[in-house]
Amino acid sequence: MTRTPLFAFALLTLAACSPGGAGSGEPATVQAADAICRPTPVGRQMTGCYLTLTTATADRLVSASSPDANLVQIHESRIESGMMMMRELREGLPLPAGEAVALAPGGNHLMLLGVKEPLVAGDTVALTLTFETSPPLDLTATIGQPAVTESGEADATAAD
Ligand SMILES: [Cu+2]
Repeated sequence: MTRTPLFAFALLTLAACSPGGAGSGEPATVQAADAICRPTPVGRQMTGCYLTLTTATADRLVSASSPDANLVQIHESRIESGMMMMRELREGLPLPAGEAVALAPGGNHLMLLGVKEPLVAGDTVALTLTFETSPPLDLTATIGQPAVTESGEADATAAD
């Protein structure tokens, strides 16, 4: 019995001394805010996620993943011939130093493909963002409707 406190103390000491390589000790250099994913439309396994990224030093969002989706792509939206089209940003998304980069309805977004379970308002979804230089960033997005931007067409483009 007398060994128990010592053993616990040793574990704590180990944890405190572990190098920051796993990312736990050092603050991430990319900050994410307001992460939200739309509910999946009935019968569909894809949806869009939005958030704001800020980084102190220039970086690039290169990929994203989620345990709740088979694939997460970085998409841009653009209007072509009056139609809202989206395509994958294969080079990723540049993040200028000190600038808030918004992924928002009608613009850039994360696309969840092959969503495993329907996403309902109030749920959460785990995302991992991978950057060119910063350590990977784990975050939790809530499921809900993102704030409508100035274009006001967010709700008309269900698939963005
Ligand atoms: Cu998309």
